[in-house]
Amino acid sequence: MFIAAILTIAKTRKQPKCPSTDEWIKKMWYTDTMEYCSVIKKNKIMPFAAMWMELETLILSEVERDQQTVIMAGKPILHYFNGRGRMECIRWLLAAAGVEFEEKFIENPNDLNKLKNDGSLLFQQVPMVEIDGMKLVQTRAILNYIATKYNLYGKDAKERALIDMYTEGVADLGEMILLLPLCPPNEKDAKVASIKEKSTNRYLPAFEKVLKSHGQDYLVGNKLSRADIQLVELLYYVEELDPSLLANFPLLKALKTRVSNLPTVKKFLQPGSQRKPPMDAKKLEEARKVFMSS
Ligand SMILES: N[C@@H](CCC(=O)N[C@@H](CS)C(=O)NCC(=O)O)C(=O)O
Repeated sequence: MFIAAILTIAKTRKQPKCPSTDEWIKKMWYTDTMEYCSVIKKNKIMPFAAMWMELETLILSEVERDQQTVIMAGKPILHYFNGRGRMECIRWLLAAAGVEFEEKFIENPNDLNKLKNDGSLLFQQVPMVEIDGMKLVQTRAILNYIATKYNLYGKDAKERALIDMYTEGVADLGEMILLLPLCPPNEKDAKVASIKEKSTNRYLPAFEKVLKSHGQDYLVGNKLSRADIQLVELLYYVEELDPSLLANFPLLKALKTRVSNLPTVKKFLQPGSQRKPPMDAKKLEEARKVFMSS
């Protein structure tokens, strides 16, 4: 382009003193080239070029780091069958924390075996959650991580101890309700009666007492924690079992309403969310097929 411009200028100029257009062009070419070479020789260009290359490398590595961060910060992926089971409390906690998540459903023994064989499951069991570059298993460990990450695990060791105590109580009653569908039909009534009795006389009074003792809106530290979320999830299951069970626990009812009205929880409670319905016979058969024959 530059040479073409020189040629055009030189050809249109009719300068009598100029020996010839060709010579004049050669002279200009020589002068420019020498000037360019001397700049290179004087090391004026090389350091600049090197600096630019370094900058380019720096920009590229920043871009790569950002891409990596996007992968690391991607949505958690939940691996479980398409039912409540042990994953539902994890779904609840993520949803309440306002975290979007993806689900990869295990639909048959092959899907589970694939995860087992590729080393994704430390103890050959699900739930498994891919999060922040980890493949986490063990329900409680997963809940602990999410609660810590999203600031739902108290402000100090004492608050965490209380939260642990309450969530372990929730887990004890929750486990009884979780395993109820697996109960043989002839033992079912007795099991339901036992769960209702323990709910009414042991677990619900304990949580009502905690709320009454400090008169605050939430179980620990006057602030929403995983304990409130996990307890409210349990209260929904207790009510599914028998809607009258909460009747004598006004503070628990109020907590349930309060937590249910948090925008994130409200959204999760709406139809079409990733919340799973109660286990029916069909789901139970599906779970049996996946977990019992793998
Ligand atoms: N302690 C584990 C228990 C997990 C567990 O029992 N998972 C069952 C499904 S709910 C499973 O993967 N069963 C298949 C197997 O044990 O091979 C946890 O809480 O995550």
